[in-house]
Amino acid sequence: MCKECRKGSYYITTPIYYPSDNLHIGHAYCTTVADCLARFHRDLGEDVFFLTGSDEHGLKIQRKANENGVTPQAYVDKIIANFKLLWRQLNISNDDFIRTSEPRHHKVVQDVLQKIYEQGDIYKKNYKGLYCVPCESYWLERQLVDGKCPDCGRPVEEMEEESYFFKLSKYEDWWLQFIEEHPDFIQPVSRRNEMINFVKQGLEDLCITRTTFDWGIPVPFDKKHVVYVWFDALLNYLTGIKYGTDDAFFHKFWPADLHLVGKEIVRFHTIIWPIMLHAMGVELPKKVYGHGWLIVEGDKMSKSKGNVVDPLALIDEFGADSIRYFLLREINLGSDGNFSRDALINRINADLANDLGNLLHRTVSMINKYHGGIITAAGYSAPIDEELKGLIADTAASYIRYMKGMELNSAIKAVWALISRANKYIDETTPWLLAKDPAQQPRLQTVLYNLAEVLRITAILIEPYIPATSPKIYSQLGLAVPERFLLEEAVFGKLADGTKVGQPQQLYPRIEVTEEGDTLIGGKRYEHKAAPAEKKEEPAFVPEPIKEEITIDDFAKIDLRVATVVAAEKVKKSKKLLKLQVRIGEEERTIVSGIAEHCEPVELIGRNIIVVANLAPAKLFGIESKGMLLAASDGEGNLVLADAPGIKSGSRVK
Ligand code: ME8
Repeated sequence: MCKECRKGSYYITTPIYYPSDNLHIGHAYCTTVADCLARFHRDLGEDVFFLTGSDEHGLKIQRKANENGVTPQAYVDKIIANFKLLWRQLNISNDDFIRTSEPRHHKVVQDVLQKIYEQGDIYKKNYKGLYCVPCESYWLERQLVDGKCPDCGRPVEEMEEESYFFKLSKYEDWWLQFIEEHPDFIQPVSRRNEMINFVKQGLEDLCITRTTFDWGIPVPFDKKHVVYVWFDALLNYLTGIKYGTDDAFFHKFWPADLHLVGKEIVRFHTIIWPIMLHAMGVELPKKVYGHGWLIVEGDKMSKSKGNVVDPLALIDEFGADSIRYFLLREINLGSDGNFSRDALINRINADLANDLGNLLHRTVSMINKYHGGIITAAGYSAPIDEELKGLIADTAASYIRYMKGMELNSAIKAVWALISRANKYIDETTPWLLAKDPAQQPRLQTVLYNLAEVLRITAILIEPYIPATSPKIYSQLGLAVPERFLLEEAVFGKLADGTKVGQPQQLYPRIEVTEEGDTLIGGKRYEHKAAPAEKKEEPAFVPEPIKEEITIDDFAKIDLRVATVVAAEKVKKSKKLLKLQVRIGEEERTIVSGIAEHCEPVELIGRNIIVVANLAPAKLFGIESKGMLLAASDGEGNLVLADAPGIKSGSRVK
């Protein structure tokens, strides 16, 4: 039976993260989003399988283990314990945690490889290429941006090895047609267009085995080789739901409803992965969503800057729900977002301590004080109640619509609009005055009932976001905490007459910030060590190794010229590329360069820069680039263009 016919199951995955280091707030962000969606689908009553895990093989991990003087297995085992601790602390509800070093995964990878090999989609050849170790990817010269990896901007290494190749190119036309027929497969749409442009430039066959290291899954038909880490890693999505070992379970959840990934690995998930599956004869996942990246206090996280945010420390200080709320409320999923400590504290104080905390505290206190702690359904309604009830129904409906459309921040904003309205409703209905007049008793009962209903329904809607808070609200309202906060219960009028509320308790303590920037939370002081303004313990800069010697004749082949920039603009849909119109003497030409994150186009116009004038043309984002400009960069975000102010355009540089 196909999955469409069996309503009610939902399979969601996160990337499996590299255990080369502990996880940071960016990883926590992605997993929190996936957790929120998994919980939402459980609350819809669906049977959910939520998978996360670790991507343990590859040269990067092997090198890290060597640096630490331990085996790769020992190295990853230690880090995985921290991954799992983080997910527990953050209240992540994953149904399984897949490790690619597990035997269950080795078997799947070897079986798949053998199958594709036997059907003729894998062949062997000698391969020489440019390899980016951090991204575990080979690149072609023409794909590099200023000689660096186009994904991460770091230097690539020349590597040569005998490898097996997977015939990606054979499936290029199939892929383009598939994408055309499935416009929703890649989201957001901007990433879909990027991928189409990438494939239209021509797909190369993919090198899927390595012989230069051995920390990987052995290739079943040639034990000298281990499987390329991405080919290995992507298959985790099948292993996790028992592919090849339990057909009923597998077919219950496959095809996956959503692979949630960061934008930088959309290419692997939307080009390589679908082609692998198609070659295997396995149905394709329904959707791949590439979320944006988190920066911290306006800056890219990096170890050398000392601004990598440890989510465990944040949870210890502010609590898991506060961190989850901030990430899900503040950041628009498809775009990059900023993590800032000040913004986090403001959100906790304004939204959680004030808006939600006060509504609960005021309501439970008033029910205790004015109505003996009992919620009564019968009473007397006024027009303002109808408006509130209408808003409750609208909020639940728009919340579900936003969640299904993956607009997580809009969904939670809608819930907060209801909370604000309810706080205003208290001020407008003045229960403390109603309580003074026995004739107003029916009206008081209705007001208190309505407020308790807003809170009960709010508790259901916020469960995917702040799951530890909903049970607290239920308990204070005197309700038994259910196993699932089902959305079908988020309908006005389901609160039982005669419910006895508990005692009011503070839901979130207000956070005070001292002059030194420390926080005072619930009577405890947390020291805040700001990221050093000056780079303090920056590791010594290690330049790339000098390349092999060349002769003066070799050098003379490179024609370096002074060129004047006459026009400059950003390349549409690319963050990194600028299109420059330059004049070399009398000749005008176009050069595309990956400097958009470092230079504003307007600052370049009129500048005399230095270019390699006789470089073979290359196409980037469909634009023919003739030549390359020279720039110095240290791989840490600093870049300076080589220039020649005052020297005539067209002059040679020797
Ligand atoms: O790429 N902001 O693993 P990885 C937001 N093993 N999200 C971020 C982020 C940031 N600053 N930094 C990382 C790999 N992420 C492979 C995946 S899947 C078959 C193999 C998140 O440890 C984001 O989701 O480098 C990104 O895609 C993922 O972590 C990369 O994790």
